[in-house]
Amino acid sequence: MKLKYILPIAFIALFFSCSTDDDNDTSTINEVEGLELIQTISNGNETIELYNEKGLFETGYNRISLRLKDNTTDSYIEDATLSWMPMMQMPTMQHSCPKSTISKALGKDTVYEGFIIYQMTNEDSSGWSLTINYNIDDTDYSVTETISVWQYENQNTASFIGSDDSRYILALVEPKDPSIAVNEMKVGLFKMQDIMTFPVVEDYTIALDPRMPGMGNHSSPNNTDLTFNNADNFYYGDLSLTMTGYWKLNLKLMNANGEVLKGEDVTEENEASSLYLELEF
Ligand SMILES: [Cu+2]
Repeated sequence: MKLKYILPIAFIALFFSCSTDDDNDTSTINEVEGLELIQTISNGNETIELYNEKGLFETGYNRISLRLKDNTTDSYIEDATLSWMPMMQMPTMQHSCPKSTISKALGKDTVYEGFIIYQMTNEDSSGWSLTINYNIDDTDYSVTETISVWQYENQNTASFIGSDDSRYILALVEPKDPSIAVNEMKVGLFKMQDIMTFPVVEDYTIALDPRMPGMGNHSSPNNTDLTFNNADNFYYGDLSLTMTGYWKLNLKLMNANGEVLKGEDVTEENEASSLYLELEF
């Protein structure tokens, strides 16, 4: 056997002999690489770590990663079940917001993930708390902590009452990094059933008409309306952006019968829909 074959084999053997020793030591692999810590919440023997890409909660769609640490052993708990309940305390009422379940992150040992859509916040980021319920070895735990939710600079979420008298929440998920191209647009649509319950709205249609108000309100070619995808419960369509700058994504929400629940066509006389999201890049 030539040396050039033996060397790689020697390295592979060395690698595997090392890695087997570290099999249970997940601290050697950083499973939250690329994420920023938002906050830690302590509860007796456990500490919950909350992460996302920016390291803070903002109004709109927040994808969140969680880890649960055993403070005694200083290791992460890999087989817990978790759920959460965000609540906003307002002067005259309190309410929750749309959220996902929490599940184990694909291919990770210590990370759980889900999303929360904060539809509003106070100017100083106050108003919200987050309750996290978790179960370890058939024992239930719960902790509630105050969180800060900052106002995102553009309208990335809309809360409104439809012509059917239902209250809806719409949130922009994609594009996160828009480019001059036909971008995939992904939106979440939820109904406010009561102050605690926000089910996904299925099989509606969201008509899309993006405009640049700063440039004669011009549109762009090859946009498509958003339709429901029952594989992941989000709405998808094509968003064509022909230049950088501020775009108003004018929308019109139609139910399964094609009845318009919110929004108007953009015309010479009507420069914007009352239902819209914003984008700037
Ligand atoms: Cu509120």
